[in-house]
Amino acid sequence: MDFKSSNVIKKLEKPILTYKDIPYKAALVFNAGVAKYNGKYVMMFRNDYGDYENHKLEGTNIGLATSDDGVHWDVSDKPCFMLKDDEIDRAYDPRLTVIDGVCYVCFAVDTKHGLRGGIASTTDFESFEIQTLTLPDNRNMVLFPEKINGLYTRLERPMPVYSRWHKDVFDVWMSQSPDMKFWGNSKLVMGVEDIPFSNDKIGPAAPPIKTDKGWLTTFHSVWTDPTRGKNGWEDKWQKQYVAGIALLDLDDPSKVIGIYDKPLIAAELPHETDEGYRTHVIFPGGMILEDSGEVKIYYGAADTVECLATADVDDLIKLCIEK
Ligand code: BMA
Repeated sequence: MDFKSSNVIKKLEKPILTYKDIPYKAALVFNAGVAKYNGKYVMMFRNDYGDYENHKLEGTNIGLATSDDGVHWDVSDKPCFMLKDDEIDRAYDPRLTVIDGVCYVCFAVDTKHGLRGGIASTTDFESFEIQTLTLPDNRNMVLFPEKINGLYTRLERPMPVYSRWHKDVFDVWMSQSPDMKFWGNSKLVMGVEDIPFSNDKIGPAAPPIKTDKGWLTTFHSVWTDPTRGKNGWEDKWQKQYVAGIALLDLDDPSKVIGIYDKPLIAAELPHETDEGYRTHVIFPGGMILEDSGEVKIYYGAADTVECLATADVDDLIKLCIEK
């Protein structure tokens, strides 16, 4: 499909981070989480390391970068987070949310017995305390930046295959917790059928931001076209990922106020459509609302590089509520 970004979106012409910026072994540098913490922008990025030129991947770790302006990044000299043992293959796709001075990292975990969603906490980005791991299969968890009705709240994307025709028909859900460890109150937020530009699965993208009109939240949306062939390094890559935007009720985020009925960000630039591991993948993981009303949206492109787009918060809200 020929998807286009909304005209409220301004993309930086070049990626903000690639493997060339990393002072250790790196190949695909993408799907980062970003937060403001102690006066700096902090980014944790996924690094599928290996040999970029020869298209060989060896493993995954998560790197750390900091910035004064959210655009130019200093990368730390070693990765900051990695999970690997007899049971766990890797952790990836970090999303950051600061609540009461603690930075929480949501991440996906590939294990021998299924795909789990994890949440860890840190205050120094060196030591991380695992707070919870879901049952399989669940991923794309993002936390709201404050408790809602006294409970920590997350969006998430379970993957129910058996009951959904053995296909990727996956939706966005919400759960709540009194202590970040035990989660319940689970409710459906958005179904694939609510998204006209998805014929496959959807999932939460960046952690939501609070506005006076509601929680503004991005999601990723997948369109699968079995006629597509080679789109990147593999023989076949038939999925296109775009970002969408929705507004959720402040008191009960399982209630959708509005969803923009077209993609917010789609692949258009050469590093999004032509170069890299899996082209036509836009995967936001960080969103920051500045005092000026500018929203910075950080997204992985082509599962290869990390990019930045900006938009005005009022324009994003209008997309969700004006038909
Ligand atoms: C999803 C996740 C993401 C990735 C995307 C496109 O299922 O694995 O990490 O960016 O696929 O490959």
